[in-house]
Amino acid sequence: MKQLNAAPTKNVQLLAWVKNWAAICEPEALYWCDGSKEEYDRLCNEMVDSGLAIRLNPVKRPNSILFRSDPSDVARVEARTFIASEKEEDAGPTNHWIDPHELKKTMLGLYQGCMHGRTMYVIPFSMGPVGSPIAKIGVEITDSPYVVVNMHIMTRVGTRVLDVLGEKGEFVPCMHSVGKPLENGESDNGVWPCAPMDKKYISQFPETREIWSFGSGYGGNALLGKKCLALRIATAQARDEGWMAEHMLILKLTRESDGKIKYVTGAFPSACGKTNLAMLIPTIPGWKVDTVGDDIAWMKFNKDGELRAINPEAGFFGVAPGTNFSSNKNAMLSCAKDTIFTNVALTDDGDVWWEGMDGDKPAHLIDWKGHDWTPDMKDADGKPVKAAHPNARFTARACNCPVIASNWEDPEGVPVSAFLFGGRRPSTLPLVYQSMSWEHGVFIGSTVGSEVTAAALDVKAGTVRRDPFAMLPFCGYNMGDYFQHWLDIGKHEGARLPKIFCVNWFRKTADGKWLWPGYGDNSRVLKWVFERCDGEGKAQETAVGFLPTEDAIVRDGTDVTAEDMKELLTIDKDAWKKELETINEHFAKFDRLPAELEAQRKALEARLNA
Ligand code: O2Y
Ligand code: MN
Repeated sequence: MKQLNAAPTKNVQLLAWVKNWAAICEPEALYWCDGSKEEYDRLCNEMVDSGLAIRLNPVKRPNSILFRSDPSDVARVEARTFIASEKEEDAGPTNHWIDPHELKKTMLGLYQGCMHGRTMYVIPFSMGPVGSPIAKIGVEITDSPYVVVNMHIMTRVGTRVLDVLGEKGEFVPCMHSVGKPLENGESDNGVWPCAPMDKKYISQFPETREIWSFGSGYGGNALLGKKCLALRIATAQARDEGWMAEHMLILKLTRESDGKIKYVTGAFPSACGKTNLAMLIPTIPGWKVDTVGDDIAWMKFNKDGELRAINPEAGFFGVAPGTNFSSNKNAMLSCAKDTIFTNVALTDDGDVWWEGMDGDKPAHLIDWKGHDWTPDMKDADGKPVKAAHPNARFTARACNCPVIASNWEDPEGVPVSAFLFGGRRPSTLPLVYQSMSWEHGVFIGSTVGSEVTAAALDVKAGTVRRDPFAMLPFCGYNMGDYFQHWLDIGKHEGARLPKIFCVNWFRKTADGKWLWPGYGDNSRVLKWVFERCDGEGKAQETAVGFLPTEDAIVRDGTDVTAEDMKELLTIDKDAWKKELETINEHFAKFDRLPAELEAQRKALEARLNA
């Protein structure tokens, strides 16, 4: 094995860990990443030269490249994602559990010689501002230069992290291989390397705080700082250390008239416009939203009982299709340069394109599979052929977001005033309501869900897919214990707890018309949330919680009529009683449901029957 550079650390544990994996994986070379621009540029150029990446037109899309993954490796694979706790019941009913010893035996067999012909990269990274009291250090071993350059954008990489780690510091070891060894001078020839589905493993060991990933080079399966560390492992750390690791955006809301600021975090299941909300441009004059984070929040109480949040990430791994200058201008500008695109289409002038982008469809593209594409093309079912994969992504630097908050990297975090929970709920749930207590708010979080279309899941139309706290695939331990952790956070001595709200941008009329415009107009709801946090904002107490009065949310400048607002704020008691039945079925799935949540369900039932 060629050692391409000297190990830039004296951390004995880290050196031994790297040596051990090098002996197992047998790479051709070993390289310690320093996180420099020179390193980023060199690896990008090497991937362009080898045919794995395409450099985009430097005038249209400066310093940006495009990758096309293997069609079998296009998204997180939940069916191959495992929580390998010692006891099955500690993974709980919502996770895939495997015995950790069996799993390690299987995976060690796969890792044996898996890096033949490849370089093993060692990536020291910080989740959160380097040295922040809320941040954590990870080290990822990978044989994918694609992973290295993505980690450069999504995390803080390099020697400065090792300086903080020191000789005895602790790190989360993150082991990754694409699982495609190269034998006897073989090369990838520009083809995305990965292993077949039944050999892919995305494994978390919550007790030993380890991550082992094999076989996929894509997104959350391979950029191990994101879902694996910052959520699955961090939830277990947070439970044991008394803090919170949440699948939440963080936004900074400023009332310009008096300069008053509040920080709001929000958890939403996928396809609810979380990144759009994080980068929202208010339509009400005098209000401003700046972004702190679009996906993950780590929150810890400070000595004054304030809950302080950091965004552990340094970039956005955003979904490209559907993103445009109307839905999210700030995301479009964030990926205008210095961006890695994956599985979007390539235009004839060397730029990128995806379904839902502004303007007309181009007359010709190269699609995400590398084939010629024209707008008239249809698949076997007669449906238009998509030029970009629906899960195509941009990896963009947070610092390139025009509305990134000036203090987004404050190592002490920002003080959180409100939590939002929401889902796609065409009926029943009002536009917004506030919980009656912390425990009631935890109940709301535990019942988050989105209505699914019948076709999507082969279920009855109108079925709500529950996704508690939007954490279903991301909680690294038993979900019932996680609910209890939320309840325990509410008992933190001297805590100045955030207020909890449920929002629903997706309510429809009986004949299927959207009642709320959404996007920038959601600022009208944020304004009410802001005011409620100050004990202002007109509200009415109802059976489900505190709702705005019909005049509390500003409608000027929208097409929302007084009748629409009335409907948006209607509580249909019969619909809520049906909602309670489905919550009952949902709760029945948990083996460790805290008694307090059942008490909250019963209290809601009693209020509805009163
Ligand atoms: O498919 C992937 O690997 C990406 S998943 C993802 C990416 C950014 C933010 N959130 C998610 C998610 O699945 O929640
Ligand atoms: Mn996410």
